[in-house]
Amino acid sequence: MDKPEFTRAMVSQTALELLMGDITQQDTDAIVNAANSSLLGGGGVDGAIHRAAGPQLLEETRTLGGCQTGDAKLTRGYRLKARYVIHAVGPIYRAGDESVAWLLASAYRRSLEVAAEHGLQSVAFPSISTGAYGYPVELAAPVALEAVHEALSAPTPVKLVRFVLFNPPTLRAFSQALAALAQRHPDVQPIS
Ligand code: AR6
Repeated sequence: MDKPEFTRAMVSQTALELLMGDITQQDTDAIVNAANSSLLGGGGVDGAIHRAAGPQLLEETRTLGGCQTGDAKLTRGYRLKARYVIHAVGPIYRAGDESVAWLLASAYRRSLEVAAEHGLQSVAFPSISTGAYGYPVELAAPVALEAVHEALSAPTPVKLVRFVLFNPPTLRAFSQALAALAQRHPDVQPIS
């Protein structure tokens, strides 16, 4: 399979990277969890993060009182390499429901706001909502990147945003969306 061509860019002062991998192994200041509104764990990336972080993560998320769809909350990372986990809740996809794109964008924007509030410099995201929540990745990737671009237009301590994508189709969809983002926004500068 061809390697996607477009996987790195600068957006203002922040590097944006796409790679294939397991987000639990990332050593960014924070990793983002694709959580549900209970914040009490689940399958997919949520299950993997809780397993890798250990039981203290659930002890902390129990104290948070859940999280609304489109919002994000921060915990420590415990046994993870990342010091923090930002638990973001994306929408369950429903075709024809216009609110899903807004809620997905909000989950990314709020994650970066929470990171900035804590002075974090690097954040790794999974592809929120495109697993159990059924959001087609070809539709989700442009929403994700547009939201990140918008959040990085304001001054922020975040100097690296890395998307850690779990399989080739997801990486390909994000790479195509990044190329399209660069065409729409001249401030998105490819890095070879
Ligand atoms: N690293 C990176 N990406 C991963 C990993 C990993 N270790 N594991 C899975 N993915 P999902 P959602 C990808 O289902 O759609 C949970 O039960 C996966 O291939 O994890 O937002 C929660 O508790 C897909 O591309 O999250 C919620 O109830 C992406 O992560 C619900 O699922 C998201 O898939 C949230 O569903």
